[in-house]
Amino acid sequence: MAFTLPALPYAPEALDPHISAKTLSFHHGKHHAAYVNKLNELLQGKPLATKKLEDVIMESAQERGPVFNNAAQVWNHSFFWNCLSPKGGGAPTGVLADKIKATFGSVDKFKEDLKNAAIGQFGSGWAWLVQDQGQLKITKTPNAENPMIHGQTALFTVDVWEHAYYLDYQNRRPDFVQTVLDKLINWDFVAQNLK
Ligand code: MN3
Repeated sequence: MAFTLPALPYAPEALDPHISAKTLSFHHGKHHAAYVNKLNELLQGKPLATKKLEDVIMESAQERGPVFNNAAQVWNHSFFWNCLSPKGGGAPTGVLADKIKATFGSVDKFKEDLKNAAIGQFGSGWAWLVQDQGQLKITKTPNAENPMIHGQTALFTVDVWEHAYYLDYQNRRPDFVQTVLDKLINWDFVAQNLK
């Protein structure tokens, strides 16, 4: 069965003014859709086409070719949409809040470190909060790469490819990331991802 583009978990205008409907319509409807279509095209008639997306990613990770790039980008974007919410922002609660404070010192320091990772990713890629052997960590990855191929569990991500922010923020990646962390981060989803 072919892979399909999941619907956005909110209306395209729901994140406005922080992320515009125009950005979301291109990012989800064109970029994310293109990764899905390309993946289906690449896997047509191949044994990998019948596997779960995560298995396709893991089995193509070593080669890092077009199958990996498109499969990982499909997964990364589906994950990213869920990391955002029109009711996002604010502060984490419960176990997640305790772990963030224990690891980074404070929620503000977590945001600062995540933002620095996002700014420090040269060119296209992603910044992540992950769980690695039970420990929270901030990482960044180039292009399509993601935490699962490093044996880590993704808790949160922000897309720092230019297509994620250029229409709304032009070259101001730091402002985009700060806005995501202050206004859009879906802490409930992040907490659900804890192992
Ligand atoms: Mn993207």
